[in-house]
Amino acid sequence: AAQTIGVLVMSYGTPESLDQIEPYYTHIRRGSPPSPEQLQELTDRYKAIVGGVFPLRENTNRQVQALEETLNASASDSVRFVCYQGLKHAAPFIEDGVKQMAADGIQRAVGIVLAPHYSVMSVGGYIKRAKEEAERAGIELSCVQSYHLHPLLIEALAKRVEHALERFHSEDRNRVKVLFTAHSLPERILEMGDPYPEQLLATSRAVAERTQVSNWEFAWQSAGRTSVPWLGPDILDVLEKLHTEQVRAVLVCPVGFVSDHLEVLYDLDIEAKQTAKRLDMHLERTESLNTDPLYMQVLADAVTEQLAKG
Ligand code: FEC
Repeated sequence: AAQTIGVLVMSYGTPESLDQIEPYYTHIRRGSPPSPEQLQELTDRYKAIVGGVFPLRENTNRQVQALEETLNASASDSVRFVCYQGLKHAAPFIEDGVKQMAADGIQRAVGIVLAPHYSVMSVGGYIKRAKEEAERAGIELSCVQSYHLHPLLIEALAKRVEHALERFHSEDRNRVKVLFTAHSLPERILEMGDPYPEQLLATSRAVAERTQVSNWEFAWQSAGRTSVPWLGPDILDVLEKLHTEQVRAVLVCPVGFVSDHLEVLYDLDIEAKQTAKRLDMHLERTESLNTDPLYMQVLADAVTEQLAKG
C-alpha cells in the first residue's frame, strides 16, 4: 500500500461570519479584546470589500484542494498526499489540523505556509505551533521555511506584472512606477537579523529583472495600529512622495500575499486607490496568485523537496 504523507497547509485565517470578527480580532491581539470602535472599524472594512465579506476562507479552501491534486498528480505510486488546513487565527486552527492528522493515523507530515517569505514573527510562528502540536501527537513533521525565489513563483508574478502594465496607456507604460509591497512588521525584527525584508527585496528584484522593469521601489503596507514602530515606508506615504516627484502612474504588486483577502481588497483596492485618486494618479494592482497552477507547482515542489530532506 502507498504511504500516506500528511501536508499541513497553513494560512492566516479569516472569521466565519460577522459575529466571529470579535473572537478573531481578539486572537490576533493575543487575547486582548478590541474596543467597540476598533471592532466597528474592522467590521466596516470587511463589509466594504468586493467579492464577499470573507473571501480568504474560500480562497484558502481552493488552494488546499488544488495543492492536494497537484501533489498526487505527480507523486509516485508509493506515496499519497493528504492535505490538512491549519489556520493561525481561526478554526480549524493549526493545532486542529495536526490533531486531525493524528486521528487519521498520519505518521509523517510536511508543513507549508501560504506566504512565501520567512519572518520569525510570521511563518516562524506558524511553524512553532505546528511543531509543538506534532510533538504532542507523535507525528514526524518537517516544515518549509520559505520559497520566495522559486523560478515558477517569479514567473507567475512576472506574468501578472506584464499583464497589469497593459492596463496603462501605451505612452505611459515606460513611466509607470512599480511598487512591490508586503505586510509590515514591527521594526524590532531588524535587530533580530530577521530575513523577511531581504527575502522580499530578493523576490522584487527577481520579478523586476524578469520583466525588465527598472523603475521600481519597495513599500510596506497594512502596518498594525499599535504604539510600537513598524517597518516603513508605508505605501500611502510613498504615494505622496511619488506625487511630489511627478509620478502619475503606479502599479502595485503585493509580493508578500498570495490570495485575495482584506489586506489586498481593502488596504490596496480601496484605501491606496483613494489616496491615488486624490493625488490624481492612475493606480493598478496585479492579480493575486490564488490557485494559479504555477503557484500550486511551487508549493508542490517545496513540499516534495522538504520531504526528501526529511
Ligand atoms: O482577509 C482576512 O480576513 C485576513 C487578512 C489578513 C492577512 C494578514 C496577513 C498578515 N498579517 C501579518 C501580521 C500582522 C500583525 C498584526 C496584524 C493584524 C491584523 C489585523 C487584521 C489582519 N491582520 Fe495580519 N493579516 C490579515 C488581517 N497582522 C484584521 C487586526 C487589525 C489591523 O491591525 O488591521 C498586529 C497584531 C497586533 O496587534 O499585535 C503583526 C503578516 C501577514 C502576512 C503573512 C501571513 O499571511 O501570515 C506578517 C492575509
